[in-house]
Amino acid sequence: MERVAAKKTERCPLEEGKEEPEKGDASQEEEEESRKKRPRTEKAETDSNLAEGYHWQKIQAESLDCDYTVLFSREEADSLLFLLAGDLSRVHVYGKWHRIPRKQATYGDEGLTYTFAGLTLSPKPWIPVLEHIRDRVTDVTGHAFNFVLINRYKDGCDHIGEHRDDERELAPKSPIASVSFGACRDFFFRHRDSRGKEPSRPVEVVKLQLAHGSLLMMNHPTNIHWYHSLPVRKGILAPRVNLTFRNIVFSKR
Ligand SMILES: O=C(O)CCC(=O)C(=O)O
Ligand SMILES: [Mn+2]
Repeated sequence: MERVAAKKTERCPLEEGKEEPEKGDASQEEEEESRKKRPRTEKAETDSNLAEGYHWQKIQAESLDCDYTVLFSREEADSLLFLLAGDLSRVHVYGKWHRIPRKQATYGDEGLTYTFAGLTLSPKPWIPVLEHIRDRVTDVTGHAFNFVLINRYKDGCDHIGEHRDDERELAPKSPIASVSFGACRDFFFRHRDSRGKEPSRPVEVVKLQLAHGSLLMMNHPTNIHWYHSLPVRKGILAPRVNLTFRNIVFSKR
């Protein structure tokens, strides 16, 4: 696995992270099937469940631990983006009442609830395209997820401000899997000690770019110490859809 300490990338990695499929006659489906059947001992590193056959980049800084790869081929990512964009624009227009600079939707296991803007909400039931992406993430990381938050950014003006994914209902120490489709966008991590006008100490910002079809695993304890954001990029005209797969603890009600 390639290890990179917080570095600035000059251009979008797009599909650079995806290794060529193994040579042979196997179709993409056969390759996926055989990957599913491989025993865990064949995974990338002994201390990790990350699947082989992908170009994983380890992104590390003080208390920051992420793994990045391009998960879907260009063709598959294009068709998933098409399906996701269709579903979201037809069914979910939450922006009207939340006034956020993007559109959001949530899906998850039956019986789950989560709190947003002081409201207790239930996610929609899983749909096949989301199950497909979720299962691929589980397949390559060994982590299962029961909830997904989808953000749709219509262009580079849509953004998300600095925040941590620290909602109370998130299962402690569970990673968050962030899958992106569409426009490649900058993604920044800022350490909590270096925020604001008078930071208590300087810590270098970690800058990534999230490519079409990519997966970013945000592992514990990243979300405790680091805030993340997707800044405005006015030059970007293409849409982007991001899915963050999470684990929510069932609340006893
Ligand atoms: O769009 C992204 O890449 C990030 C989304 C995010 O941070 C969130 O939904 O909490
Ligand atoms: Mn977030």
